[in-house]
Amino acid sequence: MTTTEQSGRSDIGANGRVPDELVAAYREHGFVRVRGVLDPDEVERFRTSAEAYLIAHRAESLEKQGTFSQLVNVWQRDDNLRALTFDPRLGRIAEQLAGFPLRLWHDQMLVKEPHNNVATEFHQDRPFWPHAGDRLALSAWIALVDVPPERGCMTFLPGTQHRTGLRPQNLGDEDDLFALDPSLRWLPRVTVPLLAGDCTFHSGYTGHMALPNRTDLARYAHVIIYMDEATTYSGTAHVVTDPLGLAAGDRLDGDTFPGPWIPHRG
Ligand SMILES: O=C(O)CCC(=O)C(=O)O
Repeated sequence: MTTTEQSGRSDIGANGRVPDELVAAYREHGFVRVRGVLDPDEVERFRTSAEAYLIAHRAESLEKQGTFSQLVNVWQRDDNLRALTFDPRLGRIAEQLAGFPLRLWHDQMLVKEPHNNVATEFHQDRPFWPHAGDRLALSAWIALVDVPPERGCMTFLPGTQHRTGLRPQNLGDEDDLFALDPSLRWLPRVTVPLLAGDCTFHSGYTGHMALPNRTDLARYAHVIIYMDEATTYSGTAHVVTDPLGLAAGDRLDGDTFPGPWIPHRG
């Protein structure tokens, strides 16, 4: 599964940080691609674990419409995937991009089966989350196979990371986000193919979609969602917080929301 394009190609410097230009791009556009986060051996190991996890847990997918298989909080049940979710390289970059200390909100495995032929339509993530008192959360979307456009890579609406105040959008309706804010329809759309081991980071309000998988190979993405360390519970329903008996205003911390990753360094 590794490709010749992968070798020796990483945006991560010897100090574990990405160049300032990538941080500036993330802050300006609300997303950024970071290449070569995982080396080919790691990709192989994590993809093998993801494949086994999917076989064992496919029936528990939260999403039933064929957009993808969505398995949440895999870190709590699989030691290998836990190692990926808590990989310090990813956490360090996430914190560098965010500029403040982070905790895990949740992770998820998102698998588009071969020829699923269904797009994940344009949406923002943050309107779905029961968060309050937080600065911009962000997700790392890690490709565990090569993900060209025809296998379901992501497309972003640059600069939308500050478009707050919209209700959650329907991932099955290609027009929903644009009906809520017609100005977004006319923004450039940036499609970001990834080689296995690359990832994108996008903020919780950045509009994005993922293309259908029209290939013979499953699209495996491992997503780590980092939130502001100070995030509190808003009181609204969510599959991750519903079983926890939280009251509005409680901090999302403790064993379920580990962190902060790395103490903030100015
Ligand atoms: O991978 C997908 O199909 C969609 C991913 C997504 O929307 C996200 O990670 O926020």
